[in-house]
Amino acid sequence: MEKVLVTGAAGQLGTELTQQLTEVYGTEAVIASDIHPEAKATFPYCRFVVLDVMDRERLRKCIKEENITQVYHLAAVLSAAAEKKPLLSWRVNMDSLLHLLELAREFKLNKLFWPSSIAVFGPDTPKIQTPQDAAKEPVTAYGIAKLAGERWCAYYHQQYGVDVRSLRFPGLIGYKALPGGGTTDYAVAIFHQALAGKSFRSFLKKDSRLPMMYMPDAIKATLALMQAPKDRISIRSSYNLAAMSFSPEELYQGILPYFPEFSITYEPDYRQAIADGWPQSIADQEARRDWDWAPDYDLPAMIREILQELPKWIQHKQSDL
Ligand code: AKB
Repeated sequence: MEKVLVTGAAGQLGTELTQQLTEVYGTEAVIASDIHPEAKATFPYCRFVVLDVMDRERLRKCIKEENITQVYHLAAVLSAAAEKKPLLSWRVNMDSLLHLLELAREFKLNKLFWPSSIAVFGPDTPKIQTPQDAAKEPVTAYGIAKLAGERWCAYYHQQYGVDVRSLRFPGLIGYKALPGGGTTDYAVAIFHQALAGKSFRSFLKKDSRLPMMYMPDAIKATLALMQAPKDRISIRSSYNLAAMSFSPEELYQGILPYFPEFSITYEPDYRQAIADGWPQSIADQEARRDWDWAPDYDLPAMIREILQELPKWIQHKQSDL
């Protein structure tokens, strides 16, 4: 019987992926974990443990005592926060992955999932339809850690047969948890401002086009990759993955018909330099070929669904308080 541990479960991806994992494996088979004890409230439907992914012995004890067979290692410091604390972000993003690769080897885990990012690509990488094997010279602390992490994943698979699988996520947009510390976070915050009837201040320029994905597609891709037969996985560093690309102006114009009074200002900050080093669109034929990847959402479909569902989610959260 599979026993699944999710680290960083209270983050944007973890909040929605953990729920889906309980639907696949059952509520008894999934343990959500996070460094923040108050995150327990997010997981009334499964077990929750407080877990610091930097604490190797605690991780080891949890994997051993709970007979964990799969780990979804989602705990991370994202790009913007990492630029503020580059060395801490390296330790969190890098040491935690090495801990789990070593524990996957020691306990012969069935599978390990680790999210990489478009941040592995740098300013010199071709920006349009960036291919899987394009040059990768990241200039951010986050990008450097993600690139190194990809190499370590490929190494542990090559050397020790660890079944580690990874996706290079574009900016992820969900409404069930607030993002934290990312450069693409504006694309979530803008919906909250529109619904609150407030103007939005974009920290990226109006034409900063970036690869993006709606959370249900990110969950779909993660489950499809992790459930694919081993012999279908040809990429053991991390798979390019795409759904849509847009700029702050395009997103704003997509929301405007729903809120004709909604206004936006553009005040780029340090995150603009991060975004300028990233691709505008991603080529993902390897994921489509190997495990039949195909996204379900484009920009209008995502906007429609978020504006329909986010008010209910906010109300639900307020009634919880
Ligand atoms: C970030 O903005 O840091 C993340 C990412 C694209 O990896 N959302």
